[in-house]
Amino acid sequence: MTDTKLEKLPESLDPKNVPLGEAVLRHLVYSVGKDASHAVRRDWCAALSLAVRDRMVDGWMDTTRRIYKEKAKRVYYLSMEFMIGRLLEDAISNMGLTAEAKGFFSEHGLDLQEILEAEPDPALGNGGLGRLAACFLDSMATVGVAGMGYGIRYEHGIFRQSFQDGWQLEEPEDWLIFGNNWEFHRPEVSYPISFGGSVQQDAQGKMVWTPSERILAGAFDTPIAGWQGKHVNTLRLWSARSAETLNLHQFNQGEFMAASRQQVLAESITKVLYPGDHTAEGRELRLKQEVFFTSASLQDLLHRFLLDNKDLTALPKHVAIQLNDTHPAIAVPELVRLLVDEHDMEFVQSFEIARGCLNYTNHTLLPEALEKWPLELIERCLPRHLQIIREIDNLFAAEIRAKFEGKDPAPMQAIDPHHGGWVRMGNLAFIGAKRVNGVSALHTELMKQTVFKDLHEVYPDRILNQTNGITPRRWLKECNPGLAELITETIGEDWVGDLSHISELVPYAEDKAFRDKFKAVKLENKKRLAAYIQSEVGIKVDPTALFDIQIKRIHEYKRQLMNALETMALYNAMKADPKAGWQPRVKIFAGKAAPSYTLAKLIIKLINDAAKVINNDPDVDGLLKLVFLPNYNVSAAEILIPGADLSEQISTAGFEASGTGNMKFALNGALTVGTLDGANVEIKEHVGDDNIFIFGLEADEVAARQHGGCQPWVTVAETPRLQEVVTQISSGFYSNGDTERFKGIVDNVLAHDYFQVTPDFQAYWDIQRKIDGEFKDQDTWQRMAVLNTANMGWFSADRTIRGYANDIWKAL
Ligand code: GFP
Repeated sequence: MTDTKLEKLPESLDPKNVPLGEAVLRHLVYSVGKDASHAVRRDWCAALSLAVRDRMVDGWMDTTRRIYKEKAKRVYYLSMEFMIGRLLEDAISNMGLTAEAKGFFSEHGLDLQEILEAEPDPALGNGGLGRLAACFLDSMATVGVAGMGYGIRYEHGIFRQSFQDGWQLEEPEDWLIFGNNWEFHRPEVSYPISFGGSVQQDAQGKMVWTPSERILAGAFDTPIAGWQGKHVNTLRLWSARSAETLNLHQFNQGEFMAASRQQVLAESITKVLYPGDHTAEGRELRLKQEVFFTSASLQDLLHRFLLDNKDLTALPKHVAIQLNDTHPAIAVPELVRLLVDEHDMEFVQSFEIARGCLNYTNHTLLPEALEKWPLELIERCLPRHLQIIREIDNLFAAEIRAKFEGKDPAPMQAIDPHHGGWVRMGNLAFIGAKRVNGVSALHTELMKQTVFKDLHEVYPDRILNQTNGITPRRWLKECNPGLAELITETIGEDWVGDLSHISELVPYAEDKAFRDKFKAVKLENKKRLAAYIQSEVGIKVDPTALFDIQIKRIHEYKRQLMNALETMALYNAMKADPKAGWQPRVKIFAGKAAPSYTLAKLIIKLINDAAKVINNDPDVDGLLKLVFLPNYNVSAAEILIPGADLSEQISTAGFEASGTGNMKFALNGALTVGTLDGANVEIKEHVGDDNIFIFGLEADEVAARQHGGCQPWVTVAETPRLQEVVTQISSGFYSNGDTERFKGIVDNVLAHDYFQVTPDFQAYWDIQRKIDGEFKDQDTWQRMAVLNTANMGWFSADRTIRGYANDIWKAL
C-alpha cells in the first residue's frame, strides 16, 4: 500500500455524475476502441458493461470499507460451481439503470435486449448446485451479509452441448474468447498450491512437507451488486498458472513443447469444469482442482484476517466458511495444515478453530456424488494432508469413545481402510464442520436417517435444514418482465426486495380481469419461447398448446425417461384416435448429460429419435410436438421458465435433494406435476394441495421397493400402455429397425428399474390426463397459476440466506 492521503476522489470523477449514455459512448471509443459507426452488438455490450461496472465500483469499495470498519463477520462461500449466467442484465436491473439504458439505445436505433444477448453466458456450473451458489451471491448482497464467493475461473466451463444425429456432442465452451468485462484481474493476489513430494520430521519435531509440484493461483474479482446496489460483494475466481517460467534454454534449443510443459500442466487445472473422471488422470485432475481453489481461498481469507487481527484463535468469531457440497471438503485438513505448518499453532487447537469456522451443505444422498478418494491418490498428491486426516480421525475416535462407551467410530471416520482404502469426503466434512445442512425438509430428514445416521447420533445438534431458494430478481423481475410489470402495477414494487409481499396477489386470483392479464402475459412468453424453439431446432410449435417442460441435468433419478415414455404412450393414444378431443401439448426437454454417463446420453438419443418420428407424423400434427433444446444454460432457462404451463418435477421420491427449478417455474405461474420429493413437498404446503399435481410412490415406499426387490418386468406386463412403448422401442420403432440401439434402456427398465419408472408410470399417465382436462378450463387453470405465483414468497433465496446467516454463520 502507498501512504497517499487521498481518501476520496473528486466529485467530478464520480461515474454517477455522468449520464449512462455518455459513459457508454466514452467506453465504446476509449476502452473498446471502436467507432460508433463500426461497433457491433458485442462492442456495445462491452461498453455498457464497463459503464455499469464503473457505477458499481464506489458501492463496492464502500461495502469493503464498511466491512473493515464494522469488523463485520465475513462469510466465505466455497463452491466448485457458480452458474452466474449473463451478468449485465442483472447488474443494470439491480442498479436501477434499465430504463436509462433502454432509452439511450433506442435513441440510437438499437435494442437493449439484443445488446444484453450479446453477452456470453459464463458456463461455470452444471446444475442446481451451481445456480444455487449464484442465487446466494445475489441474496447475500441484497440482505447485507459480508459474503464472498470463492471458485474457479474455468477457461471453458462446462462443455457446450450440441446434437449430432441425436447424440450428445461435447465441445469446449469459449465464453472468455472476447474477454470478460466484469472481472478485475489481481495479478498481485497469488498463492502457491503444492502437490506431491514427501513429509519429514525436522529436529524440533515439526512436520516439513517438501512438495514436488507447485502451481500458482491468481485472483480475478467480479463485483456482485445486490438489489438497489446498496451492498456490493465479490466473487473471487482462481486461475492456475505455473510457478515455473518458460524454460528459455529448452525453447532456444527448438524444444518448444518441452519448454512449455510446466505451463500446460498447470493451466490444465482450470481449463474445464468436471473433466472426464473415467481415467485415473481425469480423477487426479479433479482432486487437484478441488485442492487448488480450496487452498487458495483459505490462504486468502487467512491473509485478510491477519491484516487487522493478530490472534488466529479468534478466527471463528470473525469468519464463517460454507463448503458447497464435498468438493471443497479438503478445507478441513488444509485449514488445519495452514494453522499448524504455516502459523505454528498446535494441532488440537487448530482443529477446533477449523471446526469453529467450517460448515458443510449436503446436496445429495446418492452415493456416487458423495466423493471418495483412493487413499493411494491422496497419499501421492497430498502426503501432509493425509497425515492430518489420520490425526483428525484419531481425535474424533477418542471423542466418540469418551462420549459413547462401546461405540465403534470406524464406520464414521473419514478413512475407510477397506477395499484398498478410501477417504470419505462426506464424513470428513461432517467431522470437521460446525454445522451440516440439508437443502429441503425431506432431504434433511433423510440425511439423518441414512447417509449420516451414525454421525447424527453422535452429534445430534449438528445437522439442520435450510430449504433452498431462488432470487426473485433474476427469476422473475428480469426473466419475465411482463409478469413483473403486472405484479408491480397491482401490488407495488416491494416484492422485488422482499418476496413475502407477493402474497398480496392472493386476492387477485379471484379477479377475472387480473387473471386475463396474467394469461395474456403467459401467452406472450409462450410466443417468445416458440420463436426460440423455431430458431434453435427449427420446430414450429403452437403457443396455445400446453407447454410441458422438463429442464435439468439428465440423470436417471430425475426420470426424463419416464416423461419420454409417457410422451410415446400419448403419441400412440393420439394416433389411434386423433379425434378424441386431445389437449394439444408441446413436450420440451433440455439438459446436459455428464460426458461419461452412457445411459443418460442414450436417453437423450431416445428423446431425439422419438421427436423425429412424432414431429413428422401428420396424424398427430397440431396435437403433439416433442422438442429437445441443445445446450441448456441459464440464458435458455430465462426464456423457458416464463413460457411454461407445466413444470415437470418427477424425480424418484427420496432422491432429489430439493430442486430449485421447481421454485422458478411455480413463481412464474407454471403448475407443477411432481412427486413428493425434495422441495416439492414444501411447495405443495405453500401453494395448496389443489394447485399442484402430486402423484406416485413416496420416499419410504421407494426405499421399501428398492430394498425388498421388485419385478419391473411384471409391472410392465401389467401396464399395457407402457408395455406397448417398451415393445416399440426394443423392436426398433424409433430407431429405423435397429433393435440394439436402445437395449441399454430397455434392459435397465425391465430388469432393474432402480429409479422406479415402472411402478410410477400409470399414476403419471393418469395425472397427465387429469392435467389435460384441467388445462381446458383455462379460467380455473389461470386461477391456480396465480395462486402459485402468489404463494411462492417463502422460496426467496433472501429467506434462505437469512436462515444461513442466523442459524449457521451468526452473521447478521
Ligand atoms: C443439486 C441437487 C438438487 C438441489 C441443488 C441445490 O442440484 O436437488 O436443489 O443441488 O441444492 F440435486 P443438481 O446438481 O441436481 O442440479
